[in-house]
Amino acid sequence: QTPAHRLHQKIVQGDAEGILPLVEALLAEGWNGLKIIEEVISPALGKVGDWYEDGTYFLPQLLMAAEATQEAFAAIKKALPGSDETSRGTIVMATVKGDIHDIGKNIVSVMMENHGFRVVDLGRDVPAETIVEAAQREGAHLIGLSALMTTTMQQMEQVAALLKTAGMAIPLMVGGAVLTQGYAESIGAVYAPDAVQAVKTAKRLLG
Ligand code: B1M
Repeated sequence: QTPAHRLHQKIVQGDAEGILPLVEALLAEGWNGLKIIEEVISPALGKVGDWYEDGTYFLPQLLMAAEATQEAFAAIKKALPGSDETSRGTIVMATVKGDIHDIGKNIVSVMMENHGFRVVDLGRDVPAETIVEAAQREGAHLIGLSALMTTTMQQMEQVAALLKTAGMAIPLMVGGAVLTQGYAESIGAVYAPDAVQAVKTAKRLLG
């Protein structure tokens, strides 16, 4: 079994032990952090989500998989080159109110920092008002929102509406498993399906 297989298994089984050496082995084989996320971690979490949905897994297993993922992500983050450049602009990032899924948002935040953006990460379960206030205070050039549930995705509309009321013309980028291009367009936001596209979109929007 390759380290990639074993890492996949560990995430699916929610086994946080021994993750670090597997990530290190993959990095030594020439994988970069993003490839590990996109080709191993995300598919493993997708499987966990499917099993949760069909009743094979319950909440504790979902939690354990998330914890194993945090381990892997911490190891990946350590290995990322980092950037001294912070001149590309400021991005205020948040997972919307009612939603505590933050793995994807954290990945996007780290990628943005790596590409020279200053990221103000407000965390998860963040009310629309807090997001708009922070954007104003921080002089944000872009607001990035993540939502993983059909029930919380609607919060993005609230942010868009508040921005409009406040007369703030800051572009809004949205992402997360349940999001679609159509929904993003309907609230006047730009959709990014993954972290790579998120960086590309931010670069395009902030020139
Ligand atoms: Co929950 N969960 N969960 N969960 N969970 C989902 C989302 C679910 C789809 C599982 C399922 O049923 N199949 C389902 C939602 C169903 C729906 O609404 N359609 C669900 C549910 C129901 C729940 C609870 C309600 C369960 C319960 O309590 N009964 C509960 C919700 C609590 C709450 O939020 N109020 C819950 C809890 C949890 C845990 C805490 C156990 C844990 C989260 C831990 C954490 O995040 N700290 C968890 C997990 C791990 C998942 C799954 C398995 C994996 C999510 C994940 O991290 N994916 C998920 C199943 C699935 O998604 N298939 C599921 C990996 C991550 C890298 O992907 O976040 O999509 P993602 O991010 C990607 C892109 O989408 C994009 O880039 C990232 C990297 O490529 N992206 C952006 C994301 N944000 C972006 C922002 C951008 C641009 C791109 O611009 C700003």
